[in-house]
Amino acid sequence: MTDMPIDPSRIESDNAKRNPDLEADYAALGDQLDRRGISIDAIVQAVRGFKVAVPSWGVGTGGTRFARFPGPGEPRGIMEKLDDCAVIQQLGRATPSVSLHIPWDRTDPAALKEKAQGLGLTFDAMNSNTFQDHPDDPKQPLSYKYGSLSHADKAVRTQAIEHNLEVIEFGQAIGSTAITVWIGDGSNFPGQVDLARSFERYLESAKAIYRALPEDWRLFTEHKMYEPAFYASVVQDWGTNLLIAQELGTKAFCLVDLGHHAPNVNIEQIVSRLIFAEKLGGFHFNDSKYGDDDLDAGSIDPFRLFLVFNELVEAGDALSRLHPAHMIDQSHNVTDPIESLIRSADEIRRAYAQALLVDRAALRGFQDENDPLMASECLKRAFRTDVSPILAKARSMDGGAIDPIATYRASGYRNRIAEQRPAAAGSRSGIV
Ligand code: LRH
Ligand code: MN
Ligand code: MN
Repeated sequence: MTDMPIDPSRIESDNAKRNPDLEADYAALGDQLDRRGISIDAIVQAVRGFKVAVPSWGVGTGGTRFARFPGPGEPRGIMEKLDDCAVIQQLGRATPSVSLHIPWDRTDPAALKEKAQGLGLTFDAMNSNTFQDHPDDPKQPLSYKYGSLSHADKAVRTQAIEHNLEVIEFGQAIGSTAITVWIGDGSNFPGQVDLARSFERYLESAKAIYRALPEDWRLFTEHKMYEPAFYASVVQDWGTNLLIAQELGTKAFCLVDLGHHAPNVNIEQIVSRLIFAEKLGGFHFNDSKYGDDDLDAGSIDPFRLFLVFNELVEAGDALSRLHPAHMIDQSHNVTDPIESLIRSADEIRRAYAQALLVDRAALRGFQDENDPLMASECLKRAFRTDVSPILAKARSMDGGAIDPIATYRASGYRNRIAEQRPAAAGSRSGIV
């Protein structure tokens, strides 16, 4: 790796200070797990193998519909976004790949690839964007105000299909092997759109994209209950999403964004069903209180995140065949995006490590004996275990920081780039 944004000696010296405490905590947890018949080293190895992609759009400060309050040193384009992604990976060692959004990140693919290689990064799933108008894009002159892939006008549908084909071509040039399609299509009023015909038009368009997929690519469709369409979204839930993946074929899979469901929906059960149907394509991890809040993963309901991972671990071989994509999809309005993404990747790994601690034989026994209390306790015992030493050990073994946020703050990276990158203007809308 070359051109790394954080001086490696800073990570080394910070780790040297923290290592004695880590070793003591690690040994204590190791003893505890040993008594439970679990090898701590095996869990560390599994955690080290677990990676999650960061969203290029997540390193800029987000916003809401009401306002955006830019932070210092915001990346001005995709190359600077990659620098920030490299910081996250250098310190956390859980995020070696980046998921791009076109046209937000459109640039020369060869230059992009070279830049990423220099930073030790690769690219995960590509994202198309037909949920906004793109006045600067000569290839997309028609408006998506009334939809894209399901639009009543064939010319708009064709434009949206062609945009997706361009995204695939771009992705091929940078080594990606998947495209995620999320559309904002739908209606705000009963009667505005014919529910059946709009879905048929969507399917016809999605099939055109699917036909153009390269042999080794996968197509992920992402459902979302509402926003921007408040009455009826065309791809509103996992049922419709599964229907789509089944209609399209073997390279089509469903993507689950954790924030795209009604409050209280049992997302882990959706995950289980999609695994059963062999159609779980991947995740957009985030957390939410009310809707698509895009808050840091595990910041509101870490137990739910754990329960999702419990299903993934439970699925075993069935999951390895599906090898779902792990991506973060967050918007950071009040925190430093780099810190939020480091923390989120860590929380996702935490949920995974905790799920690995579940005593599955005991759980099965409690289930078969109809002992709900002990079955629930069995999960809680794993969830309550503080696996922080495992996460820190995994990071430090891979050259990352034992306390990545402390090391990031001490590095002065944000202040340094704030001097190089002029302050961005605030805006009314939160859209990137
Ligand atoms: C839609 C969504 C989708 C987009 C991203 C910016 O709410 O989750 O994944 O690509 O936000
Ligand atoms: Mn998403
Ligand atoms: Mn979303």
